[in-house]
Amino acid sequence: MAKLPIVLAPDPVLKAKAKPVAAVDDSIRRLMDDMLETMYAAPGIGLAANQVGVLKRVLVLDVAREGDAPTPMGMANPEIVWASDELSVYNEGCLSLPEHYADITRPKEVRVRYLDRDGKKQEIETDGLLATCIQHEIDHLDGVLFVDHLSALKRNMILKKLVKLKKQRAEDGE
Ligand code: GNR
Ligand code: NI
Repeated sequence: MAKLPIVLAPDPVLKAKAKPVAAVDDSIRRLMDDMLETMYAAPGIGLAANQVGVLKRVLVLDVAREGDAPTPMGMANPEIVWASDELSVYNEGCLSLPEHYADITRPKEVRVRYLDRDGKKQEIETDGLLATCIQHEIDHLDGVLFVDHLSALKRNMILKKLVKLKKQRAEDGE
């Protein structure tokens, strides 16, 4: 496995729509494994392929609490086939928007269809943090960031700070 660099906003790859995978083959499994290693090291509870610069509809998740046994999940071509009318608010963060958090409203429960690490069709219905995280990751695959759910004022404030952070990191790296 390999840890991959995480792309920070603003970046065109985070605004792009990822393409479906034709099949879950060894290269997609390797991508899922590398993304899991990257996510655990960050640490984070989810990661979408756009965030490591790959425009394929692949995401990984693990919402297990610290101290509990890990529950790594890999999904290819995930699709929300049903969402509840009931909404929930969660204070979201994103590895591509470090040190910024905001309350985001989304459907409380979702039913998701996807291909698992073995290429097997799966469908799960879930709520709570897992439902929030799956929606956050599928947004990434569609080129959408959590700040896109905020007002332009709040979004631009966060993005301006990130431009500064990226400049700083580029200078530090020189
Ligand atoms: O690690 C993460 N935490 C998180 C918290 C609330 C809602 C969504 C997330 S996902 C985020 C990792 C990430 O950026 N995934 O794309
Ligand atoms: Ni994110």
